[in-house]
Amino acid sequence: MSTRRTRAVRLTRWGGPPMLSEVARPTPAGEEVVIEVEAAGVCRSDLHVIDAEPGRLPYRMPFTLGHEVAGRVVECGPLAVGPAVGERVAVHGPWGCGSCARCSAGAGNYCDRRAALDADRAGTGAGLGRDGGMADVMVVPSGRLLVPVGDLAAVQAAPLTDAGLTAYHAVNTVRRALGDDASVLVLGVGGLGHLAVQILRATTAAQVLAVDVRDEALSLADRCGAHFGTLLRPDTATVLRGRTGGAGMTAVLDFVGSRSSLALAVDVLRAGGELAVVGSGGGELTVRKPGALPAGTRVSLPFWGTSPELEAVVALAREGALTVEVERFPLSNALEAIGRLRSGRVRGRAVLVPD
Ligand code: FEH
Ligand code: ZN
Ligand code: ZN
Repeated sequence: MSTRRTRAVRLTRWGGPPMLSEVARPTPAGEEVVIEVEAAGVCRSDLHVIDAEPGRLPYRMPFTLGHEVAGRVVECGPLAVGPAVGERVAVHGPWGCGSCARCSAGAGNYCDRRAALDADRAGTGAGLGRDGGMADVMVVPSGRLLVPVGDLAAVQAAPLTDAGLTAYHAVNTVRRALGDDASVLVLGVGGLGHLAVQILRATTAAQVLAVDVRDEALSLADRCGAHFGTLLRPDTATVLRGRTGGAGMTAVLDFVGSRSSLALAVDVLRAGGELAVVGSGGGELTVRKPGALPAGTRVSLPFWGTSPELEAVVALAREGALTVEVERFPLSNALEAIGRLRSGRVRGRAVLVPD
């Protein structure tokens, strides 16, 4: 095992700043697996954790941030299963109880015991109350949470574990509606939306339309294969309906979740359509009959994704169907990366790499 320093970006108190600190090198016990981190993405949810008021999140202090991680297995506990030492892996970040029906199926994102785990402040997963991967090394509770990535670059693999997986799960949530005549609107073409465009193009025959408030996001949508993109304006609903012969959108993936994005979604949905609200932009939706939502609308709130879906996302990336726009930062500049994300000055996904 390398003698590389063991640094970690730690939260030590609510409302306090994250700190890059020296930490003891972990030793795996039981089923645990230690990985040397090769890349760790920085997510808007990290900002929500950093900014949380005391008591708002069921996490114990201190812990290491980072829930979007890829690396190499360097040590396994005596009961470890899964990838062996030396294998490069992506970490499935939503850690549940590990034994309920959902966790046993790889769906720790929907663990049946989440409420009990929160009551014990056991943490939601890597970097979410449990030590995560904004670090040189990281302990994963079980090899079942690791997905082999082969020769896929770590700076591509890490963002797939959260941004890519969340986008893929959102598409899967509405997939049943996506027949050959389908039109899907991707609302918000940022770290998740640009991957959703690629996933839709790679795995469906749907017409993919994109809306954002930034010209550069529409250019990114175009590069990712969107059939049409337009800025959010007062007439956007009319423009979008015009692209569907008036029928409207079979599905809307809202990666913003704001008042204006949800309002647009309601205005463009086809009867019997699907609305997946992924972004947590503070918007609200009234579900009432009769009401603004068209008859037959199904609304979902997809969260992160499952381990089998992570395997599928990694496979798409390895066959060249999925590429993440990445901006690299050395681990020693983690706080700068967090600051740049906070001020909206990151192109694509910010990813920390060891230095
Ligand atoms: C993680 C933890 C809590 C809320 C949201 C998230 C997402 O970043 C996971 O995709
Ligand atoms: Zn995240
Ligand atoms: Zn569980």
